[in-house]
Amino acid sequence: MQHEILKTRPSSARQLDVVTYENFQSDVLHGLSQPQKSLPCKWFYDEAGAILFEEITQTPEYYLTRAETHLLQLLSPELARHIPDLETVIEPGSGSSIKTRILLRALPRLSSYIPIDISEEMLMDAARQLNEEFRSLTVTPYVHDFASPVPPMLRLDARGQRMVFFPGSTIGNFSPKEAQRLLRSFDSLVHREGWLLLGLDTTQDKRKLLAAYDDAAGITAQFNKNILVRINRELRGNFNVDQFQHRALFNSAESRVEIHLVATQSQTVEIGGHLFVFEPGETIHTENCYKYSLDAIEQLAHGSGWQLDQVWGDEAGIWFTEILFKTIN
Ligand code: AVI
Repeated sequence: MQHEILKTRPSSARQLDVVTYENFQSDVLHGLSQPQKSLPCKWFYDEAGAILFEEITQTPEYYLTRAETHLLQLLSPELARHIPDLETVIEPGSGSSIKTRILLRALPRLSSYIPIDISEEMLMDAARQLNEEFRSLTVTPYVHDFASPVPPMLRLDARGQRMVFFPGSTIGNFSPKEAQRLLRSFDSLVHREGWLLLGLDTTQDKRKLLAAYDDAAGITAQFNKNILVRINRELRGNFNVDQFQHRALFNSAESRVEIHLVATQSQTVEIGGHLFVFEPGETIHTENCYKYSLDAIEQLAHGSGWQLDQVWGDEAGIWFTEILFKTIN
């Protein structure tokens, strides 16, 4: 049954869970009721948010995407030699699968690619394009919020070598506890024996980090504020978005960049009949971007069933790191 699915060319994505209005509403009402108001960063990515994120990756300050692309180009021939029998690449949060193409080109023996994303439209567009570009590859897209439990459907039949690809330092948007849970769920995607290629921003230079998350053109600020625009539109909120400012700060005790929205004036916001009062200077904490050291991520992954196999850094070794893990047997 599973095998048949993998052989099918995608005419539509497999819908594993539907992100509903209720999920969004309950996350927003819960987050804004906390003493430190917060919103989960996964809600950044409506259509406008996804476009703004792509624009962030083009800003001169946001080095992550360029550094990782360069690194993947360097390491992928070596990866192909290192895992010659690799059959399947699984990518949670695949988006437009741009970086994946570098791997797909370098791994000619690969027969299957499984992109998983919450946004059906983006997922299907990417799957269609990949089918055109890589004729011998079976692309099986799944609509699924990869941070929620892995459905049985995705606990795939364990024949052939599989690798989970999780680039972009996205692991940094989860708390260490959540990251550990996520890495454990990736282990169940590859079954008994498999690989995980994890892209990690290992920069510790505070100035570079703050510039990357607060670019001069204000794209990150727009990206951050877009979550309020989305609440206004989708949950009948009435945020005065112009009375919030973007702030990025480095929390060195937690080794993370924090993104906030700061109220510049007092404001009472109504969201679907619920009232939230903001004092001037009060913030909504919208995102964390943890910057793990290699040791810290190795420890975290080890507790989730993965052992370190290879590490690739860029020339300076501080900007970005690509880490290959293997399942612990
Ligand atoms: C998607 N994620 C890895 C980005 C990051 O760098 O943490 C999201 C982002 N937030 C602001 N700029 C980029």
